[in-house]
Amino acid sequence: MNGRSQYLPGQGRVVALCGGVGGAKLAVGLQHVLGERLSVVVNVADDFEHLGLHISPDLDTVLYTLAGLSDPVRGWGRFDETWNFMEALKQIGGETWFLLGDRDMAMHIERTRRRVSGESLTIITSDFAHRLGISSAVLPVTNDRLSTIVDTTEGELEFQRYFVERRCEPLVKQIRFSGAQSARLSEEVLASLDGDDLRLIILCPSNPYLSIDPILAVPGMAEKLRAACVPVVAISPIIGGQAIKGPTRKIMDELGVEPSNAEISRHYAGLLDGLVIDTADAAGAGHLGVDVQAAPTLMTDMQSKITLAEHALAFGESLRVTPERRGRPLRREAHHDDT
Ligand code: FO1
Repeated sequence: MNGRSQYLPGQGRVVALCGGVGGAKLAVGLQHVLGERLSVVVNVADDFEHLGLHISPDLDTVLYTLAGLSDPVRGWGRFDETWNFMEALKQIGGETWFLLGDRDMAMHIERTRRRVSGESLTIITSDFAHRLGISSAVLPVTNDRLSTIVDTTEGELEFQRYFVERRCEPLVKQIRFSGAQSARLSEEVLASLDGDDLRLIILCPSNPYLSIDPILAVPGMAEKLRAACVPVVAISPIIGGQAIKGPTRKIMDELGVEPSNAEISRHYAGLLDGLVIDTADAAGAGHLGVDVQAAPTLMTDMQSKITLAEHALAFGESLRVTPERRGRPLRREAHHDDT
């Protein structure tokens, strides 16, 4: 779609908390409507060092998606990719379990070079976003080290080892966020949440356990949401009683929680004023403890991303901040540590 959306929300900024593929789809719809009035706060706990490079998978997925460069089938990486580097690496016996495309490599090499020379992830990401023609602000939640560690029946695994190398096969017992206690929200993230012009906070339909929880685990973030003077709205990743993206359903089963909107609402309890659920789940939703809006949440093309963004924004505009939100019991805190 060309040009701006027909939907004209009031002025002010919107902050969206986002993981990788699923969240980035909504972010692109939000960017279409809001342009530079959108700040996307991105999970960095999937980041890892690989082949000597600093890889930031969720940041890159968001950057490529917002720039219109992402691969529509994989959801990650670039659409115009070639794989000569991987083939050459395989030939000489290098590690090939994590695929790095030839064009994608530029991102990792340049990010690593700039980090080694002392620049923050925030500055580097902002510069990449600008150069890729992205109008919204793309903000790593923290410049500090934060790593998702998946405790499985086969022992503890770094996130990408669990997700990509082991294809999410080991059973999940617990998820923890190493470094969370000492990580600090970046100044830019704090400014985006403290600004007088902030109008709405959105939790994208990313995996709550793997993508949103690490953002919330950074000290101060959950408190910011609880104390926010603007509505906080989540888009549920559940569609038709299933978690649509990736391993969410499997992880929910293994953690002993049911894949339902009631569970999503409970998981985010104390943080939300509203929850957008899929129209397919509207009938049986029952009372979810927050205001609920049903909308088509399956994002298959640009129009469906824009439509969901418009629904979420209009819903957010219609909500009042509920004082009860702060009075509710705190959500079950994710286990995090400083190891
Ligand atoms: N996901 C895969 O399933 N296999 C890969 O080989 C892979 C490589 C990869 C390289 C760069 C990048 O930015 C993302 C990549 N991803 C890959 C996606 C990534 O592992 C996940 O999408 C996220 O970490 C989960 O949000």
